Amino acid sequence: LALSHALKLALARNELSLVYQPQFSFERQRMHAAEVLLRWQSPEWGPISPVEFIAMAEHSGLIISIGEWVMREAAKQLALWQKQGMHNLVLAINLSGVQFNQPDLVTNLARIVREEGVEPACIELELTEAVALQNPEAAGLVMHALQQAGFHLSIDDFGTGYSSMSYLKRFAVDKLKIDQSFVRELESSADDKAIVTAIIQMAQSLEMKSLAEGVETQAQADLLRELGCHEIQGYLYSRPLLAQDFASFYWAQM
Ligand code: G
Ligand code: G
Ligand code: MN
Ligand code: NA
Repeated sequence: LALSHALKLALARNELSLVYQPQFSFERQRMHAAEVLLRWQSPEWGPISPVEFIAMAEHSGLIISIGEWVMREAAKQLALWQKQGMHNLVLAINLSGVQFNQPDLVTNLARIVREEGVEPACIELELTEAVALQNPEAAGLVMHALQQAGFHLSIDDFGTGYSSMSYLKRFAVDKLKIDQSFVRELESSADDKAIVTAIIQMAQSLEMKSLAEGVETQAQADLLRELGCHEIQGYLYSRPLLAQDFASFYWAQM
């Protein structure tokens, strides 16, 4: 079976699943949210990275149904977790640029969370900086509509594009996610430290939160906290977890 054809069948064959990566809030000293990450285990091809199959799904248009499946599964899981007593948990969901440019995006997402019994305020939508910058005027309008519908928004992979302060100000964004490429050598590279410092300060002046991705060492975490970063995500705190393991992790850190 060719990879692209296998992907077409993946949804129906139940080969897609979600994992959840905890995000640690310095202020609350515990988990604040989790990023939802898609996994595909193909019987023919084995496990395939989302970097590979998301790009393929974007080309074929399949990303629309996959994206809606992710939102529904995540909302369903969150509703269940809330019933079990996990209050104040936010799930962050990645949006592809193709999804973002669909005219019915806002109504579709709002309908899905409503049908699953979850408040939009419990969902944060991650949009990459590249997508936001493709057409900042149009992107600003969609972000505003998503925010009006009650969703939280963050800019993913921040620092890899060239957002100017003036554009950022127009985006109805709650959080900047600092790309892990700047975190990796945070302690040894003066340039990376300068960039991370600038992003955190920019977020602060625009009344946004900042989250550093790919945090793997305690030294990185300590430095980020010193710099005023609000949240961290990475292997230091936790790898992405299966739903069941995520629930154990949640209750253990409470
Ligand atoms: O966890 P990981 O290595 O697998 O993720 C790789 C990339 O795939 C990340 O850039 C992430 O944003 C993207 N990704 C993971 N899950 C999803 C998803 O559900 N939708 C979209 N559009 N991208 C995702
Ligand atoms: O959506 P985004 O591009 O931010 O996806 C996050 C990606 O980073 C996922 O592929 C996830 O599995 C990966 N990741 C999460 N934590 C770490 C980490 O501490 N180190 C590294 N190298 N990758 C990480
Ligand atoms: Mn992301
Ligand atoms: Na990212």
